[in-house]
Amino acid sequence: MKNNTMATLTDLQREQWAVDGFIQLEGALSPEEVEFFSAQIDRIRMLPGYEPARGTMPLGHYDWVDHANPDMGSFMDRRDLLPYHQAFIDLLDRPNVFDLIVDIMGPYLQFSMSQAIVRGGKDGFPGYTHTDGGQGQRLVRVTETSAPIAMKAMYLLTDVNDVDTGNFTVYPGSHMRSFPTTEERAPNPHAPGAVQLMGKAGDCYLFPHALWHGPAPNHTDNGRKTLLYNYSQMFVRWYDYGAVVPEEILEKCTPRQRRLLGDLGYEFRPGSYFYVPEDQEAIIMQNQALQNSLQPPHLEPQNT
Ligand SMILES: O=C(O)CCC(=O)C(=O)O
Repeated sequence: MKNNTMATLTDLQREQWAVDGFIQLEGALSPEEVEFFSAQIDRIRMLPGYEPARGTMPLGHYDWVDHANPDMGSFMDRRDLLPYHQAFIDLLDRPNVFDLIVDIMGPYLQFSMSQAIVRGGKDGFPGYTHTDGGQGQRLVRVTETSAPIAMKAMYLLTDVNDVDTGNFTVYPGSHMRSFPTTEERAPNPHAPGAVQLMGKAGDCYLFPHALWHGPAPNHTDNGRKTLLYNYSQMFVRWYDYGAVVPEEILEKCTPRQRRLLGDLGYEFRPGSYFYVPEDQEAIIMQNQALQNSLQPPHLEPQNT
């Protein structure tokens, strides 16, 4: 029996990941799913949740609001999607995308953040370019053969057929280059080296936090919608929750989803997340034979 039945990157995708620093998966979501998630974004917009708090909080921090801008085509940036619908939980390890994430990152990974973004139509936003993970990740770059510390799956829910229509914009290969910090050299979606990607609703872009990327302006009349799911190595802190993921989310999860959300199967102790649980690979790969072969861990507290 084959132990690992998860899909892996093709040779071409592996080369694209290593050299360009991103992969585009066409048709990762079906048209029905695109319609469903697009409607969910419109629904969530009118519900309370976390939105960026520019001007009232430090850079990149979010605040709890009653709802986002009620204009459906306008900007929205909602964090922590899992409480809004079971479908957002199921998307955590959707096989056709998650399998490839595991192939890229290895099995010692966790889920770190969910986000729904609408890039508003004709709202004057010029776009911007950045690396993810804030100031810290910007200091760390990978090599061609390194697994990333953290990466994103970005699901496109709107067709993007032309430049400056809210395109996801990348600097290919920049995951291995140092990010310019001086104002005059700041990269942007129109500078040499920037590539504004096209795509169809349902496509998914995979990219590491270290890649220079960001949105282009959106000169259309419509909002460009996306869902973003972030994954990181387990030794890194996640950033949608404080200490633990709430039990009301965990109880809706499969064992693999629970593990991605930090449930190690035992109480936290120093050392947890540093070396991962013995069944980590079996749980992530959903390998029943491997799970059965594992002895229960010896976790009784020692007498001192
Ligand atoms: O909205 C986009 O196109 C880019 C999103 C982005 O920059 C990010 O996920 O960090």
